[in-house]
Amino acid sequence: MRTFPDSFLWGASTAAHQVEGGNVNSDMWRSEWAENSRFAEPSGDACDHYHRYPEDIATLAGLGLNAYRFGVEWARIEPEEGCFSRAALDHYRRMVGTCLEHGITPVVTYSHFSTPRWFADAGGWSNPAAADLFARYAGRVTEHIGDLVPWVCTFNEPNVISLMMHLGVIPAASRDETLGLSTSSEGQDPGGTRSGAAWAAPAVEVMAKAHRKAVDAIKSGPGNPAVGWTLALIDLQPADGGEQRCQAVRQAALLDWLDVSRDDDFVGVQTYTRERIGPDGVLPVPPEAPTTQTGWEVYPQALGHTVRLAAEHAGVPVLVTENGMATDDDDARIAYTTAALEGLAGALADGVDIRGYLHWSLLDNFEWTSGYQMTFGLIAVDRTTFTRTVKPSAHWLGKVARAGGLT
Ligand code: GCO
Repeated sequence: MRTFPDSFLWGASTAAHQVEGGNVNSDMWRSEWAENSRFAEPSGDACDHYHRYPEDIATLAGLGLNAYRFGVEWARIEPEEGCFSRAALDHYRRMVGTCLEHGITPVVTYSHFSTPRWFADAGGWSNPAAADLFARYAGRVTEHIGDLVPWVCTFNEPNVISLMMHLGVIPAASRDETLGLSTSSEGQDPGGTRSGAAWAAPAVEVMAKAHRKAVDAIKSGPGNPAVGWTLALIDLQPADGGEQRCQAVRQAALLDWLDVSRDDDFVGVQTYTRERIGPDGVLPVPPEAPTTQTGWEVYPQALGHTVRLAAEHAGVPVLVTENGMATDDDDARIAYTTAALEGLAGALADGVDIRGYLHWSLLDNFEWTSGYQMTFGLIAVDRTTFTRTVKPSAHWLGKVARAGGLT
């Protein structure tokens, strides 16, 4: 039975820094190589996706999927302030073209955590000029590829640091380490807790301003892409008298950010798990609960809950831009994704406007400070030869896509 709309986007996601390799001009690369770096290992060649994208996109298409979300890398496109690389822009235009040749809808993220070193050095998002700098970059990218791209995400998870701070898990928990927050770009700790000066706890006002300016720049360029941003939406659940605290966290870390999406064409929802909140903060995952390689509770029902929250609160169409689990048990990945899609089917049946499901991730890749040990991919990548091995979950998701729903 086709439970999902015929126009539904079925695909997978990646982020430039996590798959491309050789992103030497980024703040992340510098953090990875800093003395006392918290990164388990440097990103190095990553998946060499910068060169192997034709093979990867062909594989995605061959599976029966019809959409691919990937990032363009600011540090490559604008290696020095105001100096734009025609070669890098051409590269991404070829990537978009490869998608279209294969009948794949490209969903392009303009900023996914990594920024150019010069931007980080100038204060990152706390620089008063940040919004204009980002908008200028967004305008240049759009001039080059906007005519071919139907979906643009300005920022990936601008709320993630705010979320982790409100959950009280910065600086100690794994998620902030995932983003390298505990290591400054030079291996010291000037601003308190975070690295990549660029990610110094950007507030909603700062990021909303950068987003709006970028949206304007994109809208005044060629093409007519739908534009939005993607948010980290953990399913926050009150437990044991934590109602008030949960509501406060939800407001500051999710709803204030979803408010910004009200003026957008869509909101990107990224959900992996839930957190239960008691009166004193986040409760530990109960020892009997199954967890993923990242230590997150296996809780696929979260997605159905968060798409409803996003649609209700932002009032715009929802695109699931990330959902998945880090596991070496591919059957568990299929079971998780099945349950997540059941949640989406339920929301669709209730009239929630969901435009697509993009699994995280297409490839096993560089999971920030955790390095290459966390395997989120539908496709495995040999760390020495870069040989790709398509996992059963990839074939399974392609089959679901072709059938237009779970059969
Ligand atoms: C994020 C990012 C991805 C991660 C993924 C798994 O949510 O942090 O968008 O870069 O790799 O979420 O942690």
